[in-house]
Amino acid sequence: MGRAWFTLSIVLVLASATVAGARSPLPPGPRVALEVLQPAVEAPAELAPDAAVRKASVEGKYQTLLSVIRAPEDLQNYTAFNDYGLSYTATWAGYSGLPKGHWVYVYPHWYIWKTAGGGRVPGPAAPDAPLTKRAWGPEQATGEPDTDQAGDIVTAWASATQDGQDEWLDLEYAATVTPVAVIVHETFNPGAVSRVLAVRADTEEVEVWKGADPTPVGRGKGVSILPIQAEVATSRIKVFIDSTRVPGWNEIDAVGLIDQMGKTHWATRATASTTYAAR
Ligand SMILES: [Ca+2]
Ligand SMILES: [Ca+2]
Repeated sequence: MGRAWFTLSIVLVLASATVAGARSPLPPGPRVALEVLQPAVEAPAELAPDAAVRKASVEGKYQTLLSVIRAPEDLQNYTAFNDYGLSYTATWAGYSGLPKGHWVYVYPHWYIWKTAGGGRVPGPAAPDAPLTKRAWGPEQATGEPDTDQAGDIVTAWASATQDGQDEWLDLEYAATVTPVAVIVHETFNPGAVSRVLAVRADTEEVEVWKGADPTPVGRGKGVSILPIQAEVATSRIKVFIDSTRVPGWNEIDAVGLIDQMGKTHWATRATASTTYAAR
């Protein structure tokens, strides 16, 4: 009995030593501890610059943007959005000489604002606010494809009329790439894409593809890959749609640029000749 008790005591002592030993390697400081204990936060998609600034203003709460710094690693400690408030920090994320101001994090940037005090702006959201995408608006052609079914579906861009005129989509991308192909997800009455222009940094427009849409007319939907022979560095393209030739709404869900490494870049901003969302 005595020996059993002694053995148990040893086991308990060893067990508590093990627990203490498991805790002790944690370095001090809450920031480091959080990194150790919390699972990594997955990086969300970056908003278009104008949408990000709008979000960072916290619905008009902050005014006069003083500085924007890039700090993707702060996602882990501040999450994708953080209204941090007033800070006097002059040095952060490798930047120095930062102004005093109100800090807001919208992944992957900090926005530093001069003044605070504005309230929630009354009234409806701006019509092109990407955070509230309009049904069939050109903004529905930004981002990754999100329309799985063929059909007249709100998550794709649709022109104002079915066949009233020929149409175009003007798409902007976060990065400048030299695309080897343009990929067009057509989700209703496909087959109408006829031409693609790329806008170079000097604003010159270059025709990079012209021809018959590889997705045949009559299909429910299709993914058209349009090869580009010319080497053009661009962050903006225009896709032309022969709407008058292909009956019905020729809806487009997403338009990507495939770069030389095979990576697809999705549009971050889009405008169009017309849109059903404006009706
Ligand atoms: Ca049409
Ligand atoms: Ca879409």
